[in-house]
Amino acid sequence: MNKIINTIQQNNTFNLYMHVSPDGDTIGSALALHASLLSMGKNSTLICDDTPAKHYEFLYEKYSIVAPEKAQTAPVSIAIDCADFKRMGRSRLQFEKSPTTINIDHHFSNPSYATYNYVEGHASSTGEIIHELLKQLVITINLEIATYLYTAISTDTGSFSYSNTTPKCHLLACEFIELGIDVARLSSQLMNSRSLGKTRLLSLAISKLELFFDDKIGLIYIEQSDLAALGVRPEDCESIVDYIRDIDTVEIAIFIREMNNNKYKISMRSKLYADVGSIAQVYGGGGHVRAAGCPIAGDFNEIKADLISSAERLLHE
Ligand SMILES: [Mn+2]
Repeated sequence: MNKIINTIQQNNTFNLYMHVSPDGDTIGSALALHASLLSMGKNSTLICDDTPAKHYEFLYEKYSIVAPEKAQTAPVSIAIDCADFKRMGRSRLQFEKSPTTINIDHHFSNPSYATYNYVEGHASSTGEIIHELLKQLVITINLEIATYLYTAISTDTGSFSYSNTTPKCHLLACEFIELGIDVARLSSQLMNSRSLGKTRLLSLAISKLELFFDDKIGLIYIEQSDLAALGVRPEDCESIVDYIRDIDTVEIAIFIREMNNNKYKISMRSKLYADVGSIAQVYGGGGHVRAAGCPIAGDFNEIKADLISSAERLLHE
């Protein structure tokens, strides 16, 4: 932490990187650090492979997020909520050009790939770590920064409902609410806002649900042709896996999305006891005990059978 603080204090220009298919944690955390660096009179550029999903747009109206190819090389690059290089996508090439790199994250599986790494696996979210960093940089948390950090923490804890929710999450929420964030508006925009296309995708996804082992394992597979037929984007698949997990009999939820050339993106969730992170790690992916993911290449039917049998083993552990 001290080395990261010194690096921030001694430099003037920073590139901040979010992960591919950006979620509320990577976006909120990056925006909080971005706004803080600007308030310190420094230059900062927000970089991401993908445009965030529409319901996050209201958060970064005053800033722009650029593709890695359009960014200039900065003396310092900071990866935010990127569990590994794969999570950074094409941005990795730009990230690695910086002489000094920083990695701020909360995934236990993070291999500490940067010059300076601040990885706290016990933190609920990267937003919680950014809050600590800003405190140490003696940045005043204003309403704007509070809004970003609340977004990061509330989205990564499923509105303070997942097992990673700690007293600290609530204490921070308390601090942000005291600063005047609009909880009702934020919740409605972040959690309860869904486009018509995404709603139709959800309907299709649920019609494709398959259940295994006394309905304890649920699986949905979405093909590229499904997305094309509905005119929706890959990131619109973001929360489908949660609908599988929410079925009362399900312990393990598996969502498979076809990418291209026999490549598949797997997202997994568990409800109470199964460690889906252990499955993701076998395939070189990452995540947490209750939420994990990985890309897998190969024959679809083999991948599906492997995932189901790995998941079944977890049911008996
Ligand atoms: Mn996160």
